[in-house]
Amino acid sequence: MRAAEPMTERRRPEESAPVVAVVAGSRSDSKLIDEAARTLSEFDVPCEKRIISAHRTPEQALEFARGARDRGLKVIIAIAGKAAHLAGVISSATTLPVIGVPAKTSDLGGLDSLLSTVQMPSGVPVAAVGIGSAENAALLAVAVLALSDESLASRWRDYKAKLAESVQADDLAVKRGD
Ligand code: RP5
Repeated sequence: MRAAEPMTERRRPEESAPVVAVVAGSRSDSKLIDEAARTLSEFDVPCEKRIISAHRTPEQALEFARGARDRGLKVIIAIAGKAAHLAGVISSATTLPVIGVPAKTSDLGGLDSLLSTVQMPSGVPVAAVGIGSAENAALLAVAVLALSDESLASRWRDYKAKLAESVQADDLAVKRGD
């Protein structure tokens, strides 16, 4: 679903410093990276896209997490599949909120990614969305950012109102027998 109509003075995401990082463990997660970035851009939320692996480039994962807040990032979306430890490793080294997206896998359907992402030890939280739900991860990031950005909050409310309207329209259509 498209975000609410743009404000008269649009922020240009590509020209602003990123406030959300969309990080994935592999190029094979590109579809989910693009989905998250597209949703953020519909709300004019500037983001950066990265490939960092908890297992193949562990030093970079920690370095990224440790520097994220000082670089102005506010929310991190971490996408990974299989033994999906990226969100947890990033959360271990930052105080920023981390949203994990478990990627669907060919062998276990993403259940492996889901459990690896969500079953964090106490004290190291990851807010996990559903398997492959990169759009929801971006919307959750919007909801977090909207807590301290009234114009974003207004667009987020508009989005939800339009979502409700579309369900009500479907309800009417079904009742009419369309
Ligand atoms: C994870 O393993 C990635 O996030 C990806 O979802 C999965 C498979 O990665 P590749 O072997 O395709 O690079 O690290």
